[in-house]
Parts: sequence; structure tokens; C-alpha cells
Amino acid sequence: MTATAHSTLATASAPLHADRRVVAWVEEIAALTRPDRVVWCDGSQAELQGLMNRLVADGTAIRLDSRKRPDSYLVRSDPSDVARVESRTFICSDREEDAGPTNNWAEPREMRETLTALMDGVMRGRTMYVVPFSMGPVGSPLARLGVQVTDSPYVVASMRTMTRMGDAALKQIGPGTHWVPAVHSVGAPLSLGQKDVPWPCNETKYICHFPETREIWSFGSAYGGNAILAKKAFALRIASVIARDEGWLAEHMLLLKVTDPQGRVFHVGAAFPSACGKTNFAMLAPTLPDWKVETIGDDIAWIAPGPDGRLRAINPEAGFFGVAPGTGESTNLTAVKTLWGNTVFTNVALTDDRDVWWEGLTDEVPEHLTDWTGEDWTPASGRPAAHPNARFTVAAAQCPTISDDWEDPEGVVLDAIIFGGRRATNVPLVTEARDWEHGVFMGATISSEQTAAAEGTVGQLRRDPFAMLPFCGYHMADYWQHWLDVGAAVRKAGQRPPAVFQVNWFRKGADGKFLWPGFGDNIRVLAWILGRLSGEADGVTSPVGTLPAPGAIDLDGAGVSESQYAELMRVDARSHLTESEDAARYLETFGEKVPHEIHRELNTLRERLRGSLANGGDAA
Ligand code: OXD
Ligand code: MN
Repeated sequence: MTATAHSTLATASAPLHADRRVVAWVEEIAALTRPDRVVWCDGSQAELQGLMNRLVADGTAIRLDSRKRPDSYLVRSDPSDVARVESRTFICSDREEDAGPTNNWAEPREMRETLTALMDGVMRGRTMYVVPFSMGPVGSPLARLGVQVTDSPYVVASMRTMTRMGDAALKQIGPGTHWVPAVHSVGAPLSLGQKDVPWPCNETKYICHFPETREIWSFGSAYGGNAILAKKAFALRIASVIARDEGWLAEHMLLLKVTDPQGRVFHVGAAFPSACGKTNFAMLAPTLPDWKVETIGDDIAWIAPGPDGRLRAINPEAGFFGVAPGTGESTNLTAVKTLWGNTVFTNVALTDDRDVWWEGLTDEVPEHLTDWTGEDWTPASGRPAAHPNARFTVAAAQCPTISDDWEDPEGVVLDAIIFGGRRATNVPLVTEARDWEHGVFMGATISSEQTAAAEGTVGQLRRDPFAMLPFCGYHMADYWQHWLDVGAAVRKAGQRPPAVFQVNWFRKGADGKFLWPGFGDNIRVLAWILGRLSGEADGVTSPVGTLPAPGAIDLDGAGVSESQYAELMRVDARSHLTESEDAARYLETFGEKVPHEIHRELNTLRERLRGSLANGGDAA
């Protein structure tokens, strides 16, 4: 077929109501990639069923036992394509300085040439699916639209769960509507008669973002954030740029609704780096009586000033793409219940009765499994049965704790923001920021320990500002300035920005064991946080922020001894001072763009720590 014939293919299959610009763009991509067919997705159940049948027939998906796990599937990826590839993720801004030191920058013109060459004829022998989608409830003032083309039916099925995908989204796109174009190919054209493999992909991978034109191009991978372009690529990297220009925030945050024993309702956003238990916190089962925690989102929040100037938040996603290993009956029963059916599992193990299993799902380990690579497995095999980054893809609506306001088109008023890292040392269980600027400083310097370090010393810290290190689509220091500006705008509107807190569930004692039970007991910390908002929970000032006053955290039944609690809250001024030197070196890597407020906060922290040392050392 000629390029013209491919364009015609795209037009002929387009729904009548498709916007002309969308059709023209699909034509252009079809002429470049030369698929055998073009299918415009409507988002219907029948369409999803057809895709899953096709994946089963092609050997990509295995249908699970329909009584144990109705309408659910196991997919095994190629062993070389199992995670997001940050080293192959590029921000192609016009100017290198706009990508900043935390991103891989590529010159946009050169990258376009590279991608055009890679994409030339790349969909030969395959179907190109056109996937219109809305991030956020369709029609919400906070929602944004996109269209992804992809040659992977697995990716289409994932987008169907993770976004509001199909006709309803397409109908939102009119002549003046902004939408983000996203091109995806697995990078594996099929020649005539060539048999396909279950998980086509390419050794070469590129995940590219063009912030100025707000485009996404992805080549070579079908896995997760590399391929489900609505998620990290759009809802964080491109959306963070749109948000900067429009005065809102696109954040790597879960969202919760919390109801206290008096029936007062609060909404909380929390940013933790990847693999720090976000899904568990999003589905927290409180161990304190009469508290209720409901889920709004588990990964991404879009936060914008509402009509009264207060910040309101939505979860732009419609599903969970959660890490399976470690999600279990004893750690997150809500997640396990969410996965009863209608779920696609990727790279977990298969049980002999055609159900799924992964490390941590049950305390009891099955005697025989088929592992994520399709090999026989027993507990003696000496290797994990599920890949550590194995995933489940499931509709958020299926979560038993999903909140009744999770699809509120206006978003929910955000009362508090929490930052957390994985710190064995130094960082107290919970600290309240003095104000928004101090909170921004906390977010900017969030870190996790690379290696276990002896208590009281500073280990190798991996800084992950706002948990956005791999997800911020522009210069990180400009992003901090933007956070400061958003707080200033809220104040200008006569409102108070949300209160900001830092938590650390991962502090360890001298015996190397965690001091805090975590999971459902994190409600005890949340209760203090919300008590601070209502003025009912007492705090004490420390150089790092406000800590809970003695007795202000309900420890009844938590199994935390007094000495453990003291250790959880201890602020060792000397090691914090050492750590602040590391923070200063870190800030230096961002050069002159670092807002003066951030430097001021660091100086204030150091002065307070020195003052406390002069008074004897132990600051709390
Ligand atoms: C994710 C991540 O997959 O943060 O959500 O890596
Ligand atoms: Mn994430």
C-alpha cells in the first residue's frame, strides 16, 4: 500500500464525529507506520472482550479459571521488557536547560529524525488502534484529553482500564479542544507470513516527550509506563508542563478520603517514591476504631485551584496498575479483594488450577507453580515465582474502599499533603511543616536510603524530590518555584494552602528492625495529622518542624514500646546537620534556578539545628 492508501485507511475507519484534526493526525501516523488495518476504539465491553480473545488466540494471554478469577488473564512479557526504562526516557525540550539535570535531554529535531526512521513502516503486518482517552472524569473541568495510537492490543486493553477510553472521550474533542497526541509502537513489524511472538518488542527503546508541542512518542516496549502513555508520560511528564503553564499541579500522589470518629471528612494527597507502599496507604484499613479511610487514587493526582481559590484534586486515572509482589491478604486485603475478577495480571506466577500467585499474596507458598517465564517452579527453585515488578491492571471502581467522591468532576478539596521516603535513620515518624514554603522544602529534599546505614549516620541518600524524579517534564528547580507560586496564588485568593507533612514508616532500631508497624496502624499518624488541621492535636516545635507532643499519637494496641516511640521521634541534631550538607550539595546540582525560598529554608533548618546543638544536642 502507498502512503496515500494508508491515509485513506485511517479516514475510512474513522467515526463520523471524529474531529478533523484527529483524523488528519491519524492519517499522518498511518502513512508513516503503514499498518495493515486501522481500528478506532469505542471503549465498549464488546471491544475489550474481542481484544482479550485475540490476545488469548495469539498466545499473549492465558485465560484464568473462570470460577476462581472470572474474566481475568495472565500475560507474560518478554523477559527483556519488564519495567519502565528511565535510561531510555527523554525530555526533548527546545532548550536543554528546560529539561534540567534530572532528565535525559535530547535535541528535539534530532530525536524526531531518529523516531521517524524507527517508525517508518513499523506497523507493517499489524493493526493500528486509535485510542481516544480522557484523563479525569469525562467533561470534568480538570480533565484533559489525549489520543494514543498503538500496535499493541495488550496496551489497548490496559488503556481501557487505566483511562476513560473510547467514543465518549473522542466526542469531547472539538475544533478548539486541546488534546495530547501519543504514538506508540512495539517496534516489531511483521513481514508477509511471518509468525508473531507472544510479546513483540524491540531491543532498542525510546520513550520521548516533546514539552513544547505536548507530544509523546514511544518505541520498542509494551510494558507499563513505557507503553500505557496516558499514565507516567501524559499524566505526569506532559501534564506537569501543562500544569506549570496553566497554574495547577500534576503530581505523583495517591488520594484519600478520611472520615474521623466525629464524622468530619478530610481529603489527603500523599507522595511517596515508587515502591514505598503507595497502594497500601491508598487502601489503608484503619486499626483505630471509628475511623474510615476511602480510596480516590493510588498513583497520580491533578491538583488545581477551584472557584474559591482552594486547591481541589482529582485522580486522573480510572484504574490501578499496581505492583503485585508484596500485596497480600495480611498486608493489603482490600487490594486482594479488588482483584477478584476482571483483572489482567502481568508476569505473576500461574497456579496448577489456573489462578495466580506471587510472593507475599499468601503466607503459605504453593508447592508447585508455573513461574512468570513459563517454567516449572517449586519453593526449592531458589528464584522468585513472580517478577518483582509483576503487575495487576484493574478498574479503580472495583476497589471495595473506593470513595463515593472519587469521580467528582470538580475534584475534592485538598486538606493536607504528605511526603514520605524510605528512611532507616534520622527522619521522624511524622513532622508538620511550619508553612507552605517549609513544606515545599520538605518535598524538594525527600530521600530514601540506598543502603542500610548505621543508626545516627547518614547512609547513601537517593533524593527523589516530590517523588517526581523520573516524572517531572521540566527543570526540577523550576518545578519547585511553581509549587511556591501555586501556594502564593491560594493565599492571594484569601485561602490557606493545604497543610504539609513528612512521614517515615521505615525507621529502624539498633536491632535493624522496623520501629513502626505501618500498614493499618498508619491511621494513628493520619489521626494526628488531621487533628492538627482541626487544632485538636498537640505538637511540639523541633528544628525540623512540628512533632507530635508526648501522648498526642494514640498508641493503644500498636505494640510500640515507649523507647521505640522515643526513637521513632528522635531528632539527632548532629546527624541532621550532616544530612543538611548533603541537601546543600544536592541543591547545588540545580544551579541558579533553585528558588531563594528553598535556600532560605535550608539555612533556617541549619540555624535551628546549630541552636539545638548549642543547647545540648538532642533536639526532641
Ligand atoms: C509506578 C511507579 O509504576 O511509580 O507507579 O513506578
Ligand atoms: Mn507511581
